[in-house]
Amino acid sequence: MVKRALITGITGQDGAYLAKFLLEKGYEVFGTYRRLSTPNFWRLEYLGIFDKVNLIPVELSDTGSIVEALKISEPDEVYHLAAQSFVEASFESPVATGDITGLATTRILEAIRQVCLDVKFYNAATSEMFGATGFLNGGKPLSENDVFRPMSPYAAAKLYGYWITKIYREGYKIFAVNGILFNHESPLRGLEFVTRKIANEVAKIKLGLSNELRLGNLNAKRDWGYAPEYVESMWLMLQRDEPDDYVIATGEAHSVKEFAESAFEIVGLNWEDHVRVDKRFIRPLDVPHLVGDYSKAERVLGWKPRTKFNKLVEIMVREEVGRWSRWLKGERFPWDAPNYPSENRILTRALRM
Ligand code: NAP
Ligand code: F7E
Repeated sequence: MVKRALITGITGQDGAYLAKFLLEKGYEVFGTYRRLSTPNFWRLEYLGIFDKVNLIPVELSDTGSIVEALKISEPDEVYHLAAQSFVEASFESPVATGDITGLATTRILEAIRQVCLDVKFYNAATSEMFGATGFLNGGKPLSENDVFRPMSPYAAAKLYGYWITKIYREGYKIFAVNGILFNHESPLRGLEFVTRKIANEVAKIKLGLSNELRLGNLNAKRDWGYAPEYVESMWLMLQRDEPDDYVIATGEAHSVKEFAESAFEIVGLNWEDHVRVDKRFIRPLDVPHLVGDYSKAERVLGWKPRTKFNKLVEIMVREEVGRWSRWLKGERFPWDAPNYPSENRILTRALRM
């Protein structure tokens, strides 16, 4: 029988890659999206799967809306990826982040408890939950057993989501897992995140469209992996017989400065000629050092990273240079051309009446 998956946040980086991965595995894929005045389906379009997924408008602050999505899609697996995912913005809107990034996880679990207890549930937890621990332990790779010391409203909200997932797993025997994913990047990353911001600006500078790249904390170290490989780990976690939590990482830490240095080097430029520190991009608190120990995932899931730092920087910079070169020839960016799905791909409660 064809398996059915429901992905919350299908319009985001991971949602789009995961949808593609699951379609290739033969799944019927349903995705939730939020109603916007300008639709945001460019990533699905970019991956060539826009007409292959079923879309359900869902309001994450409304449990009834989530219940409807479960009834419409009747999933075997739910991947909960939707969130206000930008750490910097969580300092600007801590309450909204608490609601959408934290509390909405309970709304989904509660809807599952009421509608379909047998579903398998993946929760997108994060390395940000470790916060200060990555620094206080002297930079040792962090595993599932390390202490969480969140340093942002985003991380605190995700820690709540992590615990509520465990509580529903233990209390109601729901097959619920937490993927503790470290930073993962790609050409589909949002432009405000540092890797894509750097790659994008480096390409513009190389092509004479800009001259300066303004950044915040250059010393922060992160464990950066390649997003298409990370979504596979989500699926692997749900194929086990027992639910559990897993760290997914590359095991290497690099600084923002190293990322910038390496990105400029790829196009034959010196980063110091173009990078300026701008206090607008410095956070009230910033996690100094994060690196992950993925040995449990390797041992139990058979998962390990294939794309490491240098290759990742190259993939991202080359893609941006290609995009901006085509733009100079008059081609539009995919996100400049809002697309509307054909109506039979949008599912609403009216279908069940
Ligand atoms: P992303 O690109 O920012 O995508 C987030 C998704 O959530 C988008 O579909 C977005 O919809 C949706 N969303 C945001 N606010 C919403 C709201 N108020 N109501 C409904 N939907 C909303 O994030 P990602 O990189 O794919 O990450 C996926 C998940 O993994 C997130 O939960 C993130 O926090 C977590 N995570 C990410 C990383 C990473 O390095 N990428 C690491 C660990 C954990 P729109 O497209 O309409 O904005
Ligand atoms: O920042 C520093 C910044 O915004 C990385 C999310 O996917 O991964 C992501 O969170 C580092 C930080 O990602 C700029 O201060 C310097 O130290 O790319 P980022 P993040 O905060 O690590 C985790 C795992 C998630 O779960 C999140 O959802 O780079 N930095 N200068 C800058 N960061 C940004 N954005 N912009 C700058 O100009």
